[in-house]
Amino acid sequence: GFGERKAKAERMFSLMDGFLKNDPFSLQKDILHHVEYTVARSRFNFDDYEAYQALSHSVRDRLIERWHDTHTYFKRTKPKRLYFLSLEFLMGDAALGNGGLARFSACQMDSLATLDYPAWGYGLRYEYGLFRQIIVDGFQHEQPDYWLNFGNPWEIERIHVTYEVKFYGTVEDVDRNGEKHEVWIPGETVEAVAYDNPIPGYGTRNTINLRLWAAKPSNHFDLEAYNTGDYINSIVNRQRTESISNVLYPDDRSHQGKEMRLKQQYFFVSASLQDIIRRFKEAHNNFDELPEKVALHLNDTHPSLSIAEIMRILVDEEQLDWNKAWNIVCKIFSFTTHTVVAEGLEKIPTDLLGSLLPRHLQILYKINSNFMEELKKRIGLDYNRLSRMSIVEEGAVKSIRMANLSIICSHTVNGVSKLHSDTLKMRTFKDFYELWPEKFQYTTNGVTQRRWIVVSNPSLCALLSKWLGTEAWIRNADLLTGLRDHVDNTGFRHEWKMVKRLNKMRLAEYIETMSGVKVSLDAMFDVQVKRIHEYKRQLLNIFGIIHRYDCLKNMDKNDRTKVVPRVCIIGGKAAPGYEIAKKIIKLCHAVAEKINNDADIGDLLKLVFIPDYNVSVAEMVIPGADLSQHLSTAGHEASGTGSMKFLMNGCLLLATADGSTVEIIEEIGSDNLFLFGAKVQEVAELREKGGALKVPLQFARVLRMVRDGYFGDKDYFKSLCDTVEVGNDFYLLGSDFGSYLEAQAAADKAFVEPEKWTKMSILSAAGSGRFSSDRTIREYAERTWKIDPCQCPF
Ligand code: AZC
Repeated sequence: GFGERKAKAERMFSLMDGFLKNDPFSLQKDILHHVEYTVARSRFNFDDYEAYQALSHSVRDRLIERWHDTHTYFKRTKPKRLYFLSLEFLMGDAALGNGGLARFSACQMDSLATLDYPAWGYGLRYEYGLFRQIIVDGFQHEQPDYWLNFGNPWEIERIHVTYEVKFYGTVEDVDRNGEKHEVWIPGETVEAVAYDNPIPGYGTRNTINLRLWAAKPSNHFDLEAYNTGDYINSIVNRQRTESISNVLYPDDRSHQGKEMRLKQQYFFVSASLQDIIRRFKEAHNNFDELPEKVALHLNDTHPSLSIAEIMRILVDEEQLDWNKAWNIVCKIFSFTTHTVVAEGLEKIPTDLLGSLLPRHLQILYKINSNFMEELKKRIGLDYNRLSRMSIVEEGAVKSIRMANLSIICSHTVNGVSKLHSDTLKMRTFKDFYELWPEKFQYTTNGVTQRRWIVVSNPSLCALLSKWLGTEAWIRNADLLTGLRDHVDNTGFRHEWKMVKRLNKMRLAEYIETMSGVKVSLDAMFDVQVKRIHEYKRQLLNIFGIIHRYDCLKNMDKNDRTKVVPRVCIIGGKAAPGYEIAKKIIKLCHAVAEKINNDADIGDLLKLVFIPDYNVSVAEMVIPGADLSQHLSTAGHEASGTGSMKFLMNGCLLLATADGSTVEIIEEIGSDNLFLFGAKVQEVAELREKGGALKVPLQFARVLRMVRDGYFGDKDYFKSLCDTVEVGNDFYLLGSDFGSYLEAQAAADKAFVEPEKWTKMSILSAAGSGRFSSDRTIREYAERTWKIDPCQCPF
């Protein structure tokens, strides 16, 4: 009867009344539950690590609920989706990326989730993330980061979401309704397994997905090998296929055309596109609607084989006419480039590509010959220009230019700052800009205030909410401008200073445990942390420190009392094969050794190299910095995002007018930072001067000291010194040195007036709102991807 059915339904509902509760008691209960049933320890006896595991699983359960709800809602409402394709994500504990590009991807995921965009990230689940840097005797050594050793509660293994990825083989002609078609007969099959990493938004239930692929040997057995009795070897071969997703390449800017790297790229592209197309086909029965429903974003050129792969799928598998497929494909891709110099752009030797992916190479040639025909119609027979714009580079090593491919096929080409995009238009991609000016845009980078203030600087977070009278800035960083209203309030400034001091204390303790160096909290904490590169000019910083030391040594004891004490902090990894960068690290240690052991100098100057700079270290270092340095030669840093994190944390910047710094100046005013160095328009001319370039005496003196072995290892440092010798000084350290020292002097002068300094610090943070990745993502969503927020209502 009715009563019975009603009772049954009620029981059903109460069984399904899912949402886990978030009150402390429910959470505690869940943690104990996981201690016993997931970690399998007794709830009366477990250690801290097991407690962490149980806590993670309790949080994970909640994330999974939200993840499901969000995806059910997306599935039902069918919004246009963004797929963010990136080979690198630097999340934190998972260091699946190198530097700026990878951390920026992670910040963007946080903003996509928080702003309720229907987006997914796709990447690779490297078993070895970025190497761990250890320092032995001042030299960098690399150690593997096997981050999965203790399990990873934050991922969900989807053993049923797998795709076959194929390599090698041949292309053969087949007959399709009387027409000849080329199809790929692959030679090797690998399986891609999905690992999902829920990305929760802040202040919303929306939880999006970062799907990472891992390689597994395929279940297709090579019967031949088994029959010929080579059982052991065929097992060993199977295991080799697993190595595809094993290790992240640690070079952040140079590409060596290695087969394994290309395999990784294709493995990633093939699995992601199969997944995306499968999802699309579940809701559509032809491809006409693809551009209205799918946006594919190429994060740098690393995933740009997607273009050839999607053409192959549409033409060879879905049997679409080539032109029809091409028209669709040209409407779905957007591309962001993170580099400045043409030499930094990826090229793949055609020999390599042809053997690994023979059909794709054919497709690329066809795309190129069509493009060349079109181009001839537009620009005539300007062969130099045609060859510059070609996807195929002829020459000693014939290769595919991934950037040209990406530009040709994308509807939008993005630079990462205004200055960067001007460089792209005027230099790097000038030919393309002249052809398609409307394709070129810029979207200035940003960082997420959720990680870079809320998580890493809880005391500042509390202070901001108190004085802004709201926590809304956590989702709307523009509200930070409200700090300007309080800048003249002494009570506020006092609290601001206390927060900085607290963070300096935390950092000082860390420095002492890491390096044994005791530092004074009254000193100015001066930080440069980022990958080590010649263009980022860590060497300029070290030379400045040597100069400071030299001045102190030659100074009257009385004058020393007027000197602002400094703790100089440098950190960053060098690519394992980058000799000069490794020498910079060694020089830093050699100089530190000398200075830190000079009792005569005491607290007036200290130099510390923080080993293994990574996201967790950054969370500690950035809030504790007074001053942060961004020294790239103008025109070389595409954007820079470290500066934005420092800005949010009220650190003053000492910087060149490069990348996004130009826009930072617009927000905070040039009075609130220390600017120095040649402007981007001056750089070319300075370089031309070569040997005739004027270099200050102080620079020559410092260089001499290093050359003469003042810090030891004279022979070892010789080649490093050669890179900045007059006539050879590509990054213009010598010609910028004078203005660098002036900027440093200005910083010292400001620091002795704590009220002035504090005001500058407050105004820095107050102007940082524009550099939230929320703004970045909103611009991309509206202008480039054309996607709308889609908030799950439950
Ligand atoms: C970096 C750029 O050097 C940096 O200026 C920018 O802020 C960042 O990308 C994000 O756009 N580039 C890389 O990290 N590049 C690679 C290949 O790692």
